[in-house]
Amino acid sequence: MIKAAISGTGLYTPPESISNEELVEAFNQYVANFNEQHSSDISDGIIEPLQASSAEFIEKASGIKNRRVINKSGILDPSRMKPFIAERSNDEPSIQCDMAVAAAKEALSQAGKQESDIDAVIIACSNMPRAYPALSVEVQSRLGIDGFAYDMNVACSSATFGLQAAVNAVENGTARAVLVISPEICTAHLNFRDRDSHFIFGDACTAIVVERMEDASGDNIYEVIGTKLKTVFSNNIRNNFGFLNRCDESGVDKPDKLFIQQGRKVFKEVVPMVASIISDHLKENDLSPEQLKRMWLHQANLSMNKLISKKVLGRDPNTLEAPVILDEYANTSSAGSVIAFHKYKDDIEKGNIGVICSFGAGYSVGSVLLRKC
Ligand code: CO8
Repeated sequence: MIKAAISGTGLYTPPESISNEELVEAFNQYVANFNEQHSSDISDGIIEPLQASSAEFIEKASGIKNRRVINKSGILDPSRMKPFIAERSNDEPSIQCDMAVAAAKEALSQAGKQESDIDAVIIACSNMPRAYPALSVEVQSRLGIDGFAYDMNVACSSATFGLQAAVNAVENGTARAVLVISPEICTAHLNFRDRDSHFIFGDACTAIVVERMEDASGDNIYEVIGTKLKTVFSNNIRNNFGFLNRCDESGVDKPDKLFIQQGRKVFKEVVPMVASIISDHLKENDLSPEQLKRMWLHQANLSMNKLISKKVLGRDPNTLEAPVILDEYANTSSAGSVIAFHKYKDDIEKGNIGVICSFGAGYSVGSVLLRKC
């Protein structure tokens, strides 16, 4: 029987970053401008004044201190408040393709593999640049990979769902090796004028090489013990952007065409769901919580991750058991748990067990149990 392993990971980090203080300064300038422009409606009680944001609130409520972004100036311009990302011609690689190729090259080099060793590319992320042709086929072509490619979107859980697809392909023999790539430009679908969520997201891209255990070489090989996925429908994280928008002009550019969430509800409903999926996944593989040495969790909220780890382990985790990258990157959707894995995997001992676990819109949860070889 063929067993699959993760043998390499890569990370593309955008060069620009925005601190909470910088973000809040721009947001509060927008609020001051809005309230001044609408001062008579506000004093007549026709509209409510907008409220200021605060860097202290953001760090306390989420654990986020900073975010890496594709474009800083557009986001911080109070009259624009969205990244400036110029359209590219059809003859140029798309920006997500550039991110994907950079992350993929690092993953290939870590795995000691050439493009010719890969049979499939899965682009697994929350937002694709266009309807077609698939971004994955563009990336496949740019990397010079012979085989097949497809895109999939399960919001923040895209990478773990993509990992299950890659593991299945390797174990059933339809591919020798698969690249799972998550190029996330979350800032392009974030409403930077919304006080409740303007601080949540950042941009990044991760890549993972999944191949047959017998073909994997090097010091950082992780046998995939198993994968477990779960979805339960919820409107608490929603974005109505889509191809039908233009068929009803009344909805175009409304806030629901960007990311919207009921953060408190998400927190309360998702924490128990994630903890029970990881616990069940361990049990199904005859593993105890004591054997779990690392949890590379989705990076949305620090308190959420502490609670999930505590429920799974039966005690408070230490910082190494559930590493945090949220402070530097913010929520990078599907890339988050993989960034944590990429940065905090090399130091665990041979034989140790860890879990990559993502959770987010859908709701969707993905658990990938690994053993360091
Ligand atoms: N500054 C100051 N005060 C604020 C701010 C702010 N920016 N925002 C809210 N407040 C105030 C509120 O008005 C409220 O005041 P009051 O108590 O007087 O009513 C108070 O602070 C508390 O507000 P909340 O209840 O909203 O605050 P929380 O403590 O719940 O924290 C969080 C908000 C951080 C959003 C938290 O709820 C959270 O992290 N929840 C979990 C979210 C989560 O995991 N989401 C996953 C989504 S990611 C995903 O699935 C990917 C989707 C695809 C990505 C697409 C890219 C965009």
